[in-house]
Amino acid sequence: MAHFSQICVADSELRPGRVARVDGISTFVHADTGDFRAGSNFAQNITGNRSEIEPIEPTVGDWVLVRPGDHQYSDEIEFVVPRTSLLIRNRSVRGRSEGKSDQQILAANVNTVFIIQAANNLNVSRLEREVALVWSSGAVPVIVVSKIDLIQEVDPINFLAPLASAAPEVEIFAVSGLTGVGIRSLHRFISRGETVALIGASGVGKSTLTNQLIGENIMDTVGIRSSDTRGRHTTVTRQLLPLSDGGVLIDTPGIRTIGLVEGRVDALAKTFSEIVEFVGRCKFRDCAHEDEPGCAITQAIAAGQLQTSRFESYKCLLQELDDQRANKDRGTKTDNSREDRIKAITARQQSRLVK
Ligand SMILES: Nc1nc2c(ncn2[C@@H]2O[C@H](COP(=O)(O)OP(=O)(O)O)[C@@H](O)[C@H]2O)c(=O)[nH]1
Ligand SMILES: [Mg+2]
Ligand SMILES: [Zn+2]
Repeated sequence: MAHFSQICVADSELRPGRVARVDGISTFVHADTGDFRAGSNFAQNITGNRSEIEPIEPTVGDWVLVRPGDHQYSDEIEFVVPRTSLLIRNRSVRGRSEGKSDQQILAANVNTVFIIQAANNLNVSRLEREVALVWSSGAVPVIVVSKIDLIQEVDPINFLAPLASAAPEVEIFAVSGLTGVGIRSLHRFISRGETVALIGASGVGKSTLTNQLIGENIMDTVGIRSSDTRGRHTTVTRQLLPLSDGGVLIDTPGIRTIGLVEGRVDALAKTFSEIVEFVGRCKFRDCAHEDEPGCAITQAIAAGQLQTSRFESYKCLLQELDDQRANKDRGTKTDNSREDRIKAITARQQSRLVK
């Protein structure tokens, strides 16, 4: 952050803000003075070395420094503050995109991610992926089971048990966006200075929950406008919503596929914490955990200490990350667009110096 203040002091024209929304054409920046549109062609990361240019695509949640425009130029994001977390997914699973990156950045600088699943449509293997994705981003996952009003289950503990064993390190809440049940317990995650992102499939109730947390109808939800002449109106862009109690919410569009992207190294260890305990305890270092003698994993499964399905998921996600890494190594050709952007940023800096 020292570089951040250095830049601000040296160049008092720059204005701080936070990216609120990104669509194909524009980046919207939220600032004390209101939201405004800014260009992002010349955005670079704040690096320790000021002579080094690292082009970056600003994303929702990014803290930025904007150079105000004049009659000739529009407002332009010039610097992006290094991210504390980055929520990013692969559009395909198993990383089989022929070395081409097919990643979607969802949000930056998020503290907590609410992973939403509808009570009437729980999906454990999806949940494992969602949890791994969040641990990988550097944020903390919290599971929110929505639409709990649809369930007439006598024993809620029993009902949520499969989720609890699929996510041993993660807190679970059950809520209804319709009746408001359980919503209050979520407020502690969105206190002053905290940023919470919501992820989940389309239709799980993200926008409805967002409205409950805000206390007013800001996000359009499916259904409300269904008789409107404009027809169905659902969330098409990501949005950063500052809340009255000082926190910030980020609603994301529904995600169908959760492909993992390499992030924090301990993401799988946190997702499968009960398995990691046994890994490395096998007799053979290169144990494939199949029928080798002295395999700690097979022994744990036989002793009922470990679920076979959990170990299968773990292997599957581990393989996916390995494939990814292999793809990345293969795909390190020279990146032309990066070179072009560096040239553009340099040219702009020089033109500003002679102005
Ligand atoms: N019964 C019930 N329906 C809900 C709840 N939350 C959302 N819905 C309904 O589920 C549909 C999708 O909700 P929406 O918030 O748009 O989902 P999103 O796509 O995740 O943003 C709408 O018809 C909502 O009225 C809930 O807690 N209970
Ligand atoms: Mg929505
Ligand atoms: Zn083994």
